[in-house]
Amino acid sequence: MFKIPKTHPRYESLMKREKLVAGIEAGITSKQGLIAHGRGEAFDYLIGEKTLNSARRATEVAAALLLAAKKPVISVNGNVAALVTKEVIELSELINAPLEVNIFYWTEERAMKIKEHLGKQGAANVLGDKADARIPGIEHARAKVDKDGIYSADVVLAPLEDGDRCEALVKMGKKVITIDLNPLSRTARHATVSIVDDIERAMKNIISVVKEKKEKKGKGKANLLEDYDNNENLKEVIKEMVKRLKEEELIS
Ligand code: PTJ
Repeated sequence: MFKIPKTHPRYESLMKREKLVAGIEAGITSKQGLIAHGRGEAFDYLIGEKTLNSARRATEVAAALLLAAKKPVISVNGNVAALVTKEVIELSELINAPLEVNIFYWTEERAMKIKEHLGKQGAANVLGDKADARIPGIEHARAKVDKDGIYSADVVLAPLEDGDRCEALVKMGKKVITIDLNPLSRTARHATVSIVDDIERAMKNIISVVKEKKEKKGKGKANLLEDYDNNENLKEVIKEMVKRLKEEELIS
């Protein structure tokens, strides 16, 4: 990894790039993953590289959904595996959900490497190598899923997802939670709950809210989804973006 001094004002952001480059070198992340991350970075600038209130609200709902799920699954792609390995493993243990390797730019070799990487870091239950079912209506590789995993899940956490698969999963009757810095993306628009935040911050927040809710042992409202409208929340994201830019006198 390239050495970035901790004092660098953009240390955290630059370290994410290093993790992705290391992911490519390890055969885990696709080259296209760098382009996708760059798009994410641009939106992170607009939100001030901080978690917005609207993302906190979505996180509360997402955590409640994950805890109430009968069969939750966490979908892992090459960027997720490089950026938040420890966090996806911790969350999978907390909510008793398998991880499922599911990649867009599919090669058997990369899928196996992601699985091995998760296993080496301590993941006990990683699916994705069977891929014995298909999501209806999807022609690309992400349609291939495990029958016992994403295919039969009731709630899927699918960070950095693509729009058509997100839409297809929702059509199958699943609740889909996504993490995507782009509030305009098709994924963000189609998901049941969209957390518009950087994957590292979002995963840490989900973990901490899940822990809090588990400590309260079911006290508090379980079905926060009743009072939640994802499209309204996405409008709040844009409002918060604009408000921040005005406050910093970047726009008038
Ligand atoms: O490993 P693979 O083959 O499954 O490929 C993974 C990528 C991410 C390359 C693939 O799924 C892809 O091309 O995704 P998209 O369609 O470019 O969508 C990725 C979305 O994630 C975009 O809307 C980005 O804004 C967003 N994004 C990128 N980096 C981050 C992010 N959101 C949150 N945190 C990030 N760090």
